[in-house]
Amino acid sequence: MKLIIAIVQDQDAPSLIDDLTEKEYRVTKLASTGGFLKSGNTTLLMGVEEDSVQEVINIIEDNCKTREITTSLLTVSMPGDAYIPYPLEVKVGGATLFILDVERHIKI
Ligand code: 2BA
Repeated sequence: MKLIIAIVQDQDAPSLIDDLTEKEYRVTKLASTGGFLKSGNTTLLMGVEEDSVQEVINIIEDNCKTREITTSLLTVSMPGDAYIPYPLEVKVGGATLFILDVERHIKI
């Protein structure tokens, strides 16, 4: 068994979860926050058999879009100065996936 950890954008999560559960995959949804943008995203945990990993990746690809986001991060020019916001264009993926081997899977 493999554990797929998928970090996706909040907007893509509902349709992705619907498609996964329709195909009888089990999903756990966690509310998460990106370290760079400091805004919300969604982390999904999915325990799947090895031969289903590619199908899950395909479903994620079908549902998750890359978006360009304009954000205003804060900077400071000199110590003691006021904070000056500046616009920054960032491409937020699609999805970021980590695929791990599961040593044991127990259901009680
Ligand atoms: P954030 O950390 O909020 O990052 C949002 C987007 O900002 C990233 O999109 C990337 O385009 C950009 N970005 C992140 N760090 C940057 C930096 N140091 N300098 C310049 N630009 C930077 P994605 O790469 O698609 O990542 C989307 C979200 O996925 C991330 O949100 C984070 O929550 C997660 N993520 C991505 N890679 C990860 C990793 N290696 N480990 C853990 N979480 C990761």
